[in-house]
Amino acid sequence: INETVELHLMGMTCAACANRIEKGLNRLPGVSQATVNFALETAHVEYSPAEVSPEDLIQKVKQLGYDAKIKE
Ligand code: 9UX
Repeated sequence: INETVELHLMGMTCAACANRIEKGLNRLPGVSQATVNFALETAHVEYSPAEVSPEDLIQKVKQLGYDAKIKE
């Protein structure tokens, strides 16, 4: 069963940043669909909680040089 999470992304400067993050998240095992909205600074991610956690998603974003937190 998949879950979804919204992340607030920080540090994106141009639209290509959004594509980098989207591709990076989509490559993570357990992520079935990641969509980044540059203008809204958000990522919408569908994932399998047995394979990957929201913290893992945030770590990936940080690895790519940006920052993220879970949107409340
Ligand atoms: Mo645009 Mo973002 O030239 O890492 S891709 S600033």
